[in-house]
Amino acid sequence: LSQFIRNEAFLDKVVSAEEAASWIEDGMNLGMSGFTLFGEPKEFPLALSKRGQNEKFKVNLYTGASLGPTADQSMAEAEIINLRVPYQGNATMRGKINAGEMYYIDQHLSHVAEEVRKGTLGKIDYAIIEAAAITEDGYIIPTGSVGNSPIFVEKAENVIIELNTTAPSAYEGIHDIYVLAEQGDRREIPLYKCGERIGEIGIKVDPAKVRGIVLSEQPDIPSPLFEPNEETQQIANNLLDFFAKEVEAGKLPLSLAPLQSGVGSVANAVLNGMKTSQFKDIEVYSEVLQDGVFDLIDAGVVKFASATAFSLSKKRVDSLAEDLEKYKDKIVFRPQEISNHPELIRRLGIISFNTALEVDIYGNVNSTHVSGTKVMNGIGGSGDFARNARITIFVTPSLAKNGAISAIVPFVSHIDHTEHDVDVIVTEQGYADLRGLPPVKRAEKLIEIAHPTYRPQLRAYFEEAKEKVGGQTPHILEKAFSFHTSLKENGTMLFEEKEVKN
Ligand code: 0RQ
Repeated sequence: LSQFIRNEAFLDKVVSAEEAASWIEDGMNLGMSGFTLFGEPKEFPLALSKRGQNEKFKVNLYTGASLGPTADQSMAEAEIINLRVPYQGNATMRGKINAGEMYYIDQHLSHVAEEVRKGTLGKIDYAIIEAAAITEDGYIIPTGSVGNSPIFVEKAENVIIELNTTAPSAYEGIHDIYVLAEQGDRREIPLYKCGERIGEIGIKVDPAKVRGIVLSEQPDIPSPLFEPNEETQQIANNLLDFFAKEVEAGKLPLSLAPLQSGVGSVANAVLNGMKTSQFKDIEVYSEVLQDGVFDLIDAGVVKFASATAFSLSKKRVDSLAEDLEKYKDKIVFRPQEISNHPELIRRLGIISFNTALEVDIYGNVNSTHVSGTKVMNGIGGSGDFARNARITIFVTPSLAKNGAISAIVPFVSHIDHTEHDVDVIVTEQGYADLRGLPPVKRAEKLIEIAHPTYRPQLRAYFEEAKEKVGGQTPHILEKAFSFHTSLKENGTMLFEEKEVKN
């Protein structure tokens, strides 16, 4: 054990997960490590959920981002969560939130640490942090994510460390932990290039605050592997075409600009497409690193990647120990407050691309709420990047649910990214470059990348709005949600029955 706990002050703190779980009281605020299923504690939340099956209590759960089956899912099933902040992606938890059985605040990922610092989310009673090691000088070495762990540890009254003895030792040295000073004492963040290091290799913790160390041998949790299909490949090709045109016009070099990519199938298809593209020496400044980034490093296309977490498929999870050794000098993990910081996104001139659920004819984007009501996952970091990036791109298939839903609608039913933040929309039909265009010209471009089946309906709405209402951004308010009401009443956004051909 002394190989993992290298400071004597921590050695006598090992307890069972059940004992650590017994310390949690009804109404407590827990700050847990973890982001896109990486770096989350596993034994502790399972033990807490088990306790919840026989006892009635609820906690507020704050994290980096989405947790997996051992935390979000088991805690949602045990119904021990009152409030969840700031991002989730678990089907069971989503069901409970939308059924009104638990609360959820969908918060910009870069804002969470500041809210904790300001006390808006209440005091952190316990920080529960997965670690690969505790160093001689008392630093917690995180595992595959940093997320909000530094601020949770700093502000928590008590800390529980879940030491994962199966975590690759090569995690040590990959993190760069830089914590902001309080507002008022703050200066610029001294990071000027993606690959620079400005912080420490771990999270400093006062041993007196560490109430217990739980041991775990549970491996990292993989995400599904997103193989490109015809549609996602076409979206990726259109996006790469946009990049190529920017290069041709002399607006971007072949190394583009530091890239942020969302998670999921389209993002992976784009990364895949880059392998054989003309682009080279690309830097990644993102929040999540998916499988595709490793492949691009191998292909010599990506030269450095900075993020706050991994999100990897089973294949990459299995080879992670080797890969970490191999890519150690090309990867860095920072707190999400730094990976997603507006100051750095603006300074570095990031190109950002994330996925939308729906987009309206003027460029407002809904990434989170189906029909304006039911939350899907959350805004995640997409808003941090969208507002501040050099080029803000949203991608989406033009249809969902076998053609019953058009992703381009007259008015989005929920707004995450306003028309002021959005530069380019890409579907499998093409891309709409909205930069420098007033609303009525944006609508022309956006209707062109809607699915052909829905273009006549969108055009009819737009023409009628221009003619009957006019204004700078023409809308007929009584009909602005006509696509959504048709979906609710008839099960399809199509006003007249016709075959939807893909
Ligand atoms: O549902 O699986 O039941 O068929 O939404 O859609 O096309 O599989 O795409 O997995 O990439 O998810 C926006 C949810 C897209 C995600 C969203 C249905 C569709 C399908 C999923 P089924 P796809 P993806 C980085 C940055 C916000 C956070 C973000 C997301 C399901 O990308 O959560 O960008 N983004 N973070 O059928 C009803 C519509 C729909 C629809 C699609 N208009 N109405 N359902 N679907 N469009 C990550 C972090 O920050 C951590």
